Amino acid sequence: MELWHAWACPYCMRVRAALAEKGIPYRSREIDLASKPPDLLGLNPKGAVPVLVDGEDVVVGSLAILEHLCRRWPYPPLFPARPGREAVLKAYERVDALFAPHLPKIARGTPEERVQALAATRQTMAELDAEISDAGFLLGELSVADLALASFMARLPPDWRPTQLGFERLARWERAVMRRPTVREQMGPSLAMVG
Ligand SMILES: N[C@@H](CCC(=O)N[C@@H](CS)C(=O)NCC(=O)O)C(=O)O
Repeated sequence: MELWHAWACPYCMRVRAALAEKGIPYRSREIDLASKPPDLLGLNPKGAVPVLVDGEDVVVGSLAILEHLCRRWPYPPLFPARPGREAVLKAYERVDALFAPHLPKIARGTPEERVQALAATRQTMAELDAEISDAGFLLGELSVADLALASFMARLPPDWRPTQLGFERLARWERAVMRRPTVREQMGPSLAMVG
């Protein structure tokens, strides 16, 4: 099995973390997004990563890959039976909808766009902080929704992380997720610095 990915891509981070959680061996095909190899374009003409090649199956996109992995390797579950697949999917898609529009602007936007995107992200974190449970993870047990949220947190500037912004419940969630070496190792040095 091969995973085509870029190290700093949040969609790739969550897939790598899922592979590590499940202990699935794979060949890493790390790419530079600025210079995409023709072999990748052969698998996905849009050139986006992550792409998983599992035998005859070519699976494109983080959610499709996570679902594929969880079908083939159910344990440990990342779509836990409680609260159930639909609730996990809903939380995963919500996390994407909340953060995905802002992250590229924080990374590459004009100074004005960056300020707006950071303000929107802060607002989103305040919402999550108010509703997050005491259980540790978003839905009680670790799920792909936690991996998605962690991958976006990993892309925030260090002084914009939940701990630094004083979001106590979200900071506790972040510590619970980052305690897992599987996640910490796949989501880069900035997230690994969380205490
Ligand atoms: N919805 C997709 C998004 C994947 C995505 O946007 N990947 C980015 C890297 S973070 C990419 O490959 N972009 C293509 C490019 O930069 O040309 C997923 O969940 O996998």
